[in-house]
Amino acid sequence: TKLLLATRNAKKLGELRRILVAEGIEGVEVIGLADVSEFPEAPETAPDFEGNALAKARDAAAATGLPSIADDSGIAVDALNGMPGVLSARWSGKHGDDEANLDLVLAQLSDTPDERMGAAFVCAAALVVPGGDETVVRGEWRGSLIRERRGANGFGYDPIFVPEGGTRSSAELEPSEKDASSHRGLALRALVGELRKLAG
Ligand code: ITT
Repeated sequence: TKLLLATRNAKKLGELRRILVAEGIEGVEVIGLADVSEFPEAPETAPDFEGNALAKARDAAAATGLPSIADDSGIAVDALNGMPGVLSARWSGKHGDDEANLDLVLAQLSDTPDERMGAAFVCAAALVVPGGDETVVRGEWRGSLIRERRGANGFGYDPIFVPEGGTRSSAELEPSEKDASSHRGLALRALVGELRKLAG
């Protein structure tokens, strides 16, 4: 059986693959969008992570006939009323410009005291099996933001996010450490039961 990871974000794809490999899903060949023909994708317009993840996974499954997983994720900042949230990838206006997105969030927090810098990474992961079930799960990872970037691992907002209970930014964690507690690790591990059925 093939399983399609439906994302255009190479770093996200790498993490999804890594988490699934660590779970040892047998009998499933994990492929990415680069391995299938192109298909039209609807814009991400849902107000919540779950809605966007489900829409992305449905598009991919309908176009390819393959069981497909999509991940919609982002960072919800307490002092910004949960923003950038579903807009995390394009907060500055330019999709995928991590540098500009981080700069804008930090500028918006310039008057926020250090003790009110709480935030959570959120990941909704949807699994759509053509002619079968749809499953949507959610993982959250709480922490707080710092004003200067630290670390070179990960992607996106990792350099300014310090997970609860730690002192290193999530860009300073080893990949396996990030996966063990991240929003994405939590969400994907919640799909493992469904994935084993696919291989079944
Ligand atoms: P696809 O929709 O093709 O999967 P995308 O990058 O547009 O790719 P999202 O809309 O889900 O995906 O945006 C996710 C953004 O949230 C991502 O660009 C990062 O800025 C941020 N983000 C998500 N997970 C993250 C993580 O583990 N570490 C740091 N930033 C993360």
